[in-house]
Amino acid sequence: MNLNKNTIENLPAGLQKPLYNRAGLKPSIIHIGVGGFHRAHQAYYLDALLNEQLTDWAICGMGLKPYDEGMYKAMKQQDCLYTLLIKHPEGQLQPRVIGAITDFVFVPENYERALQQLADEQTKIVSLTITEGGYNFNTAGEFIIEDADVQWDIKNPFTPRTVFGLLTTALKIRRENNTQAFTLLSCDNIQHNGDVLKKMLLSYCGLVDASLAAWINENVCFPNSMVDRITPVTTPQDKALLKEKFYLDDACPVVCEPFIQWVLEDTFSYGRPAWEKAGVQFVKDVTPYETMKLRLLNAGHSLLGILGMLYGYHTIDEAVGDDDLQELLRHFMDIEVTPTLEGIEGIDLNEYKKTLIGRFANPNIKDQLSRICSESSAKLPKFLLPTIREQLAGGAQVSRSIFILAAWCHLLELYEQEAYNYSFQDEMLDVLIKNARDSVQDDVMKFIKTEAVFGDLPNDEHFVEIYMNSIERIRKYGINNAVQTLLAQ
Ligand code: CS2
Repeated sequence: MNLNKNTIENLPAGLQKPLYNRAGLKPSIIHIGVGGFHRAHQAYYLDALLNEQLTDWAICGMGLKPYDEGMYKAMKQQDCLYTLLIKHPEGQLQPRVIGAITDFVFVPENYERALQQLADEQTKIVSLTITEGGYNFNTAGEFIIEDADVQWDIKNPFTPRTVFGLLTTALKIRRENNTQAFTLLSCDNIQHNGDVLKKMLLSYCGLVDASLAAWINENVCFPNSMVDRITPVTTPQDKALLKEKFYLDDACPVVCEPFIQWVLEDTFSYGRPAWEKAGVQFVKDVTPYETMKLRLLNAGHSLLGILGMLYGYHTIDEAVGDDDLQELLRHFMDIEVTPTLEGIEGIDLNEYKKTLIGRFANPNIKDQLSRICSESSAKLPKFLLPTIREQLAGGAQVSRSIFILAAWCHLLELYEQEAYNYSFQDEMLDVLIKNARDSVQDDVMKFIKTEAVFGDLPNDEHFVEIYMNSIERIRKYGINNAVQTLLAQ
């Protein structure tokens, strides 16, 4: 059976379906960057509210980048319905058809419609998952004006390639029409994601229309948020499973873990759904939640991803199942990250870390190390480098954190060499591989001097000493021995 609005009534038993009439909903949220995560997280929360008749808002998906076309087509062909497969560690499978996304616009196909929809009074929130690299800032936290797409947008405001150009034109139309501003809600893994989005949008807008920038500053709210749910890349096996067990042909199902969390600040320009009724937590200041999640979960993922690949593993559960890697992860979290975290009322950090290891160990999620290692050049500056900087400044322990960087260099050195059967994407892959390889032959610091990633870290003598020591040990004795030496410290 195909999945679409006509077949939804007759779905096989065992598949939970939307309990609401999708035709009557208002697409008051536009989400830019509809990937697996958005569909497992924000759309899930809205679906939960809709099932309880607690809202009449729906989501209109929006794809801006050429690579969004595949998702757009798959979703459109099934009237934006898809199955969420929640996989429990003990094997229990909870399949649920989500109906909260009711429309999808692919911007490069119809700029006019995209701008119209964004400018429409009905649009009250524009949320984003555009990845860590999508915010276009350098190591000093400043907007990168020279970016080719940014330059394109400055000259072509009605056929934009970046969210900054798209949102600026949309907000300009809203201001001209006297339409209230929407909220801009970032859902990416970046510390102070709302503040960062605001700074980058205002930087862009300041280049093209200073008075509009002032209007945005006055009228648009940018709540900060912490989002969490592990969502691996969907595999052909996941689609086959739906077919076998439920006779359902779904072109774009999503897999995720049972755990879900969303903590956000309650500052909205034009209303919001009562998300708290679905378990979302509203707080005054999201900073300690973000810091905890980014530095423990996301950096923990990177540790397991990078080292796990060097160990020959393919998934996070395999990597965390390795005794040495799990012990290293614990040392990293307890000795180097925890001292940088503030206490949060109601959260027991030890419990949180224990839960994390349990989540990583879920054998049914099969979260790919290639997913985790992809775009590390954009991730590590947000997940790991803040811990390194703070621990260095306080003269505290930092050798495990720096070891991850040395292991990353080693991983890039060996990339695509026969004995190593891994690959991942990274916008900076070519430069990183070159610098990693040059650092074997020539200047050992060459990799770590990749300024766009590490900024001024190589100016810190203590950092350099630990880094050199780590990379030398890895190259000389191999990754397993180097890890063991580190564990014995
Ligand atoms: C991962 C995240 O991208 C990554 O490297 O750490 O996607 C992680 O799975 C999510 O943030 C979990 O909420």
